[in-house]
Order: sequence, then structure tokens, then C-alpha cells
Amino acid sequence: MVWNKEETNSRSEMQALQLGRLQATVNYLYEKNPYYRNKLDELKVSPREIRSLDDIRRLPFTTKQDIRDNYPFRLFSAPQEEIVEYHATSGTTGKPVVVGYTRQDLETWKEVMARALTGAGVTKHDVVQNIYGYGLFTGGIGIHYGAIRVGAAVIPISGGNTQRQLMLMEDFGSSVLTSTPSFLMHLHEAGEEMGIDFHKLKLRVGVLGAEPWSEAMRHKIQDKFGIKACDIYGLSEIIGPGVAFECVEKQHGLHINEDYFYPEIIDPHSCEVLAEGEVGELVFTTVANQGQPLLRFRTRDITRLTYGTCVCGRTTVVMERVSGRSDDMLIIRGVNVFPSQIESIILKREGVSPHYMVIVERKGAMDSLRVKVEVTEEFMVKAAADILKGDEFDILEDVAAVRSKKRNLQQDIKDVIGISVDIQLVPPNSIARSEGKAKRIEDRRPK
Ligand code: DLL
Repeated sequence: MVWNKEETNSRSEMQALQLGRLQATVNYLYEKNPYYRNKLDELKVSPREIRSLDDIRRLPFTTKQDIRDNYPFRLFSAPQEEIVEYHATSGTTGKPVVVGYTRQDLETWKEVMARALTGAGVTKHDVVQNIYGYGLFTGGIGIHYGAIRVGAAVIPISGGNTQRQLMLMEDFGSSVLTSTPSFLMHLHEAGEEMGIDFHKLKLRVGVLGAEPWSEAMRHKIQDKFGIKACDIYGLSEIIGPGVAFECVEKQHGLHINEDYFYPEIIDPHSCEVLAEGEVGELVFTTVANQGQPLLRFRTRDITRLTYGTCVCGRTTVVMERVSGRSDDMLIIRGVNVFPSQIESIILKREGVSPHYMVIVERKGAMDSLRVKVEVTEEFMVKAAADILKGDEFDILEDVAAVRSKKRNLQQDIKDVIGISVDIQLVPPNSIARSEGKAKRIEDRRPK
């Protein structure tokens, strides 16, 4: 289902809309924002010279660091009295990255979120259990705005609260779950322990994102909950959730709301713009934002773009699911590795759960990779049987079933990523669960 006719624009209609909005944005920034005015002056680009969409290449890039350096409000272009809402990313180091929205920006957000939920098949008949965190994080409130715009009922439960989540899911008849995929897996485990049969509940759709997840994880979640799971992508700097989303008809690739957020793919090293279909870093220019419009914001997310008409009727450009962030990409002995590649292998194997952690260490001059993964309860029972047969009880390591499981996983991972990793199998529930985005990498190399 399509929410708005702009989503089915012809390419020329879309480009005309984008160009008009881009020109207005560059003018607006030149007039209102000293930071961008200086940047454009330095590059000797006058707003009048932006005559085609290709001229976007003359505009400067913006990075997360640029926003931080202008903390808190120096990148805002609307006057303070026009700002009606703030959000910020937690930021592991230093100051957070701040975003400000005008009333019109909130309208944009509601619109793109309504498109995303409609794309996943959500209607006014649905009850949306919104598990994304409310607060400075954009997930909770962004989904909330969109759900109300499509007329669905929202349960603003936010993250955490496992027992209450499960209770309301049953008692309020939730039909849609909006959550990070990793937290949803945790809810499933907890519910299973309590004897909940998820297939008997009213659940039918999941709108999942905010972190990378694999196709294998989608299948697992769909089977376990009896739902259709669609990916949703976004980032605070651009608007929050709703920048791009998967349609339930295809469930393959995410439609970018490109009439608001103009995408490019660049080579992250040379910064050259890449052609359709080539994999690189996603860059967005917001062409309709007022509070804090950004030119060519470097997301660090790795993907590729494809143009065409989708089975759902949308003509908006599609981005492949994000395999990871360039800063999550590990370079181990010269080989590029994303945790999501490892996840897709783990999820296809019996006996291990989707809870894992990738640990990078330096041994001598060499970097090494250790994958810590939880075994399932069933696997523990099988391993215990081995122990009873006479093996010494030496945690999990000496048990035959464990040895062969480790060997197999090691081989499968090597086949896909091309390097050897150590596998560490750990008991169920021993890897910390996150209520929001899962932490998958622990880099212990000396800085
Ligand atoms: O995570 C916004 C959001 C909330 C998206 C709820 C979807 C659902 P930030 O906290 O600013 O915003 O984090 C943005 O998260 O650059 C990606 O690296 C990652 N990310 C977001 N969605 C996906 C996804 C929200 N579907 C950063 N797949 C982005 C992979 C994602 N990575």
C-alpha cells in the first residue's frame, strides 16, 4: 500500500521536485547559516550556480564531527523561537549530536513515518506496541507520530520492561511490534520461558530497524512470532526513523523518501560519487528540512541504490539493507569484515542462538577475531548427555558436541569471510541483552 502519490512520481516529476527543493535549501542555508555560508564561499559556489541535480557535487560534505563542533545549536538555521522539539544521539564520547525540528519538520516526519508504516501494511485497524525508546532517541517518538498519522492505536511502552511488554502484547491485542530486532529476539525468549504461544496472539507485522540485521534474522523473527517483518532505516541527523523503509509486498530493499532526503553513494576514501548499483557510503542532503538542514551528510552506512518501479507501485529509489557502518567494518589482516556477515551464518545453524559478540584482539603483531556465541538450552541438554557419558566436566570446552560445533562454525565463517576466527561457545543468557541497539563489537586492540 502507498500512502501518498509523491511515492509514485515519474522520475522526471521526482527530479523536478528535488531540484526545486535543493535550490531553495541552498539559498536558505546561504542566507541563514553562517557555517554553510562560509563553506560555500570557501568553495566559491554561489547558490545561483545550482542549476541541476548533478550540481550537488559542488556542495560541501557534512560529517557528524562538523555537527559536534558546532554544538549545540550553531548548525540550526531556523530561529530558536521556530524550534519546537529537540532530539540528540547518545554519543559514546564527548558531546551528543543535537537536532532541532520546526513545526513543519514535524509535519515532514509524520508524513515519512506514515509512508513507512503504510508500506509495512499498518492501518488504522492496528494496535502498535512501540518498543523503541522514547526520549532524546528519535525511535519512540518518530514511530509514535507516524502511527497516529495513519490512525493506528499506539501503546507507548518504550524499551525494556520485558514482563510488561509480554503482558500488554496479550491483553491489549497488539498487532504491530516496532522494535530493534535484537530486543525482539530477547522478548521471544522470555515469552517462551513463560509458556506464551506467540502464534496465538494477534501479532501480524514487525517494523524493525535502528541497527543492522540480516536476512537470516528476518526469517527467524517471522517464524517465531508468526509476523511479516519489515526493515525501517533512519538517523537522527536527517529526521529519525522514516528516512527509508521496506514494503511488505517485496520485503527486499528500502524505499528512500527521496523527495525529502536526496541520496548519493560515494566512495568513502576518494569521496567520488558512484554509479547506480555500486556499493559505497550513503550520503543525504535534506531538501525540505528547516530546523537543521544538512548538505551531503555522510552517514557512514554502507549500501547501494537501485532505481525502478517496485511491485508495490512505488517509484522511489531503493537502498539495499545496510550491511553495517563503515566504522563498524573491521579490517582484520587486510580483510573487511562486518558483524552482520557472521550473524547470517550463526543464525542458519542449529544449537546456537542469535546472541553473539565479535571480539577483536591483538596477539603479538596480529589482529585476531573471536566470536562469542550462546548455545541454546537444547544444545546444553545434549552436551550434558555427553558429560554423563564420562567426559570430565570442564565447563563446555571438553565436551565432544561442543568441539564439533566449534569446528563447524569456524569452518563456515572462514568460508564466508575468508579468515579464521576463534569460536567461544557460552551458556544461554550469558551475553548482556540490550534494550535498544545491540552492541556486537568489542575492540580490545590498544589504541
Ligand atoms: O536509529 C533512528 C531509527 C529509529 C531508525 C528507529 C529506525 C528505527 P540514530 O540513533 O541516529 O537513529 O542511529 C542511526 O543507526 O546511521 C545506521 O548506522 C543505524 N541504523 C538505523 N536503522 C538501521 C537499519 C536511529 N534499518 C544509525 N539497518 C544509522 C541498519 C540502521 N542500520
